[in-house]
Amino acid sequence: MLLSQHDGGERSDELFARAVELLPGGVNSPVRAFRGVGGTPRFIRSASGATMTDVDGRTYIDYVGSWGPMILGHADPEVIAALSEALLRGTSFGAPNELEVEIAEEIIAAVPSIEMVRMVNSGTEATMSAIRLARGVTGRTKLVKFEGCYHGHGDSLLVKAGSGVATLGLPDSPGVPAALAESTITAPFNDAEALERIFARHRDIAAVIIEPVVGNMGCVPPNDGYLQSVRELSRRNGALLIFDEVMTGFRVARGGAQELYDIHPDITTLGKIIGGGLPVGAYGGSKELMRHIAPAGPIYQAGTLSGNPLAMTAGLVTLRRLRDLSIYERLEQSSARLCEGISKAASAAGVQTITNRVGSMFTTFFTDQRVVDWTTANRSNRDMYGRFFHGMLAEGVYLAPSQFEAAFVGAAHTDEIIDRTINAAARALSIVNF
Ligand code: HOZ
Repeated sequence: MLLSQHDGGERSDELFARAVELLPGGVNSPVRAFRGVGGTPRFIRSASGATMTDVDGRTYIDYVGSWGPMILGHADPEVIAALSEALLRGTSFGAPNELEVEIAEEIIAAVPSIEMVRMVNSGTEATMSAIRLARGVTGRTKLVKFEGCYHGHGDSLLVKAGSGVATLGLPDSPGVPAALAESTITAPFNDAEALERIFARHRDIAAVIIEPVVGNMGCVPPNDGYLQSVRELSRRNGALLIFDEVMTGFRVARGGAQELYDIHPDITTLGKIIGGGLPVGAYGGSKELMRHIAPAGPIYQAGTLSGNPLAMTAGLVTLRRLRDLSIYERLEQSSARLCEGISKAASAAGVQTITNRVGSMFTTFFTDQRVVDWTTANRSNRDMYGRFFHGMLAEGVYLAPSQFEAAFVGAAHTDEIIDRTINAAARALSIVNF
């Protein structure tokens, strides 16, 4: 039986009523408040493998995966065992530890363009630090970012951003100094000529920052040759190229999108999977570039909890497991089957959808046109997405509560779980038009 859109469950409803008096919007990060789809957010009590269970005892197949990190599934036994041991050795040292060296070796071995890396605590911190490095090294101020790409909530990057900014319709956040916003130039994704025109007009661009596969306006892949053009234009114009691989790193391939598309950026930002579900971020590049960071060089960036032993432990176990490349092959197969199943179910229900997918990242857009950039993503029918989302939730499937986010398939999504999801989608899609 379908639940009413506003039925969050007795305990979730009660907690949300308390939370809105205590936390802005009742949450600690905007998208999870369900404003993009309506209704009450589910409060999650526990998660295991491919599922999460809410405080009312309802279990959902989870395709949010904590917004990307949980590629091995929730509460992976090996990660939990390593964390349990690490906990007993202490939770934070504020001094170097062996695990930082080991995770740096792991990242450098996997990500083609990284020779040296700095660990931080979130993806936002990674991108903020990366643009400081780019500005410090080039002596230039301006940045280019792409409409609908989201790189965390740093001042310079909250301009025409995706994710919650797009979901809530807040393209220009109050509190961002105009001078900073003005030094960020935006371009449409997948349009190399637009970027060329920007470089022709502005000589002082420090960096171009891009999600090489966008996840934050929903999943939008780069067109053939597009990343190559972005690489060449940046190099030719003396700007550094930053690949924001917070989502795509160790996700679309072990070496991230840069391995998949064979493009080497100057700086890469990472997060999510490299923390195995604990708070983490990182940025890296060539040794020459990274030696500008303090204390090797003058560009300052620091963090009390950076290299935290718990985050390093969970990350290290996860990254070592991902040395087994057959995981990526299985993810490709299960994700392809899932997306084909959803597309067929949509056709059978007479609902126009376009499902974009790269590896285990995907989004079903409610539109009949190819989704290649923010303009086309924004044409999708968000009311229909909301009905689909709630239909799936009632069927026990938890998708991102916004059209402008990616879904993530993990190693714990078995064939049986994928089949159940496709059947749920068929039922949910049959009511989307009403
Ligand atoms: N920025 C995240 C999605 N791209 C959302 C994080 C959250 O709300 O938990």
